[in-house]
Amino acid sequence: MILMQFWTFFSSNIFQKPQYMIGLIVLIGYLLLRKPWYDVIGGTIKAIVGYLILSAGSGGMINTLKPILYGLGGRFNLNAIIIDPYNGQNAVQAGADAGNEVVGNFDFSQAVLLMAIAFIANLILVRLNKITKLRAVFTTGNVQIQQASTAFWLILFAVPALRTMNNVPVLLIMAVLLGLYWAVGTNLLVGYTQELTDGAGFSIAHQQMFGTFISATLAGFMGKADAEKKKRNPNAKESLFDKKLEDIEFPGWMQIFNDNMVCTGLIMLIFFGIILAVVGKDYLVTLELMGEKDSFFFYVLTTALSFAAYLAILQLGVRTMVAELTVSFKGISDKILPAAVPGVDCAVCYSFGSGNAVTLGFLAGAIGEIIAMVILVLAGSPTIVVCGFIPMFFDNATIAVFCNNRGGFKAAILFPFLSGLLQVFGSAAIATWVGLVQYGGYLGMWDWAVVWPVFTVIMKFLGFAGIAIVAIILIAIPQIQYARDKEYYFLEVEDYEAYKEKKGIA
Ligand code: ASC
Repeated sequence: MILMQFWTFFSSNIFQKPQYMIGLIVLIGYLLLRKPWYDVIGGTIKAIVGYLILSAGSGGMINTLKPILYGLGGRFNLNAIIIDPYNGQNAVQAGADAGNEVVGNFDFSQAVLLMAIAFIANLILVRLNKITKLRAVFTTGNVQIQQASTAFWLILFAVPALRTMNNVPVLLIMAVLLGLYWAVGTNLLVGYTQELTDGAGFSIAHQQMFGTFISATLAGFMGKADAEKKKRNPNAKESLFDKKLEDIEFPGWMQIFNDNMVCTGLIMLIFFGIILAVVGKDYLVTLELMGEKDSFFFYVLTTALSFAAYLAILQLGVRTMVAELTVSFKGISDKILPAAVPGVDCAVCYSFGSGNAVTLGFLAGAIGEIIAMVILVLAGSPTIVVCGFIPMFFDNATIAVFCNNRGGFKAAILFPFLSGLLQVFGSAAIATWVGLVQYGGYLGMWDWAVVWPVFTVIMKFLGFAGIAIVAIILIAIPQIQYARDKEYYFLEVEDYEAYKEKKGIA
């Protein structure tokens, strides 16, 4: 009983709140490093405050821009589902409340329980990394709970036999799949994140880990091809699109784009200018987003420039938090989880590499999404998808940051653009198939629009064998990564400077 109360308290106040989860990790890390008490407290507070600043930035963006994108669907009277992780979670709950046969008597506490068991699975998998080759722990609680809810639905949809089974084995089976997905996904991005951050000692734990890995790997081929072209013909002028964004020197007046804040502000002014003009002042007034007497121009200006402001806030939060996390996690990886790094929110990478990649990725992804939405409408699709702000921004900006780092400007716009198409088409297909459409939303982020639908197909057609196959695929991925670089695979997280030296990386 007391245990239950403690669990409820811990889970709702810490486990699902990444600021406190990160705070707890930093606290344990510093204690294990035997830092003086004032450093422990100072570092923990800084990490929590850093995370809260980050959330103020991302929350500010989400709250300002979400209603505008919703308005786009309403303006055209589209009977659409909105893809957004919070909507996806609500849709599962709504389905359960409506007594949908897929989830039967699901309630939210089961998703929390699933999240907890899957998290423990993730920890065990990493603790056993001599065997599993997994080097990262997923700590982003706000997305874990969304994913647990959606996984619940997808797995029960795919394997109806589970619906009549006892709760415990069902939760365990689901937890193994989800825990593997978390561990394997974050582990996939360890190398690219170390490369991007020059060994900051974290990885990305979010909703587009496979998407980012696949895109950044393909971008790497493009980068390599460019480098070879240059080697063959050193005097040829390098195309603007082959360069990394941070290496582009703009001529004359365009130098203003070198400043990330200015670049973001200007691009968003055009982007939101167009979107808001399409939605139209009258509709914005009906939505109570602006008053009858307000100036439309200044409304657009404020929206666009707020975006730039929130991005700057977010980046400040990241820097504050990462500094503490990187140092303190040494304590954990020395004592409890050898050769491991924490997986953190995707927004953390926005302070590394090129700031302009964030903005351009968002833009390219949005164009992909809008094209895909229009295609659905024109093709008379029974399910129309409106892309919410979170998939539009956080997936595409993340993909862009990594792709820019490996393949330059053109990769930083190509892959987010493709991501936009995949998010909309993939979500439309899976949400229709599994019956979440009738509850108005789907998670919609890259991995949940592409990777989990593939898992769902495998499980639907092969039943329990399908579950085993998905697990085996996931288990095999880190083994392949390890086999490709046996000697330095763990050094990459243990000592990045030594790793670079061995690998001859500048
Ligand atoms: C998500 C989600 C959020 C944001 C945030 C980005 O998927 O649920 O609140 O992205 O994690 O920083």
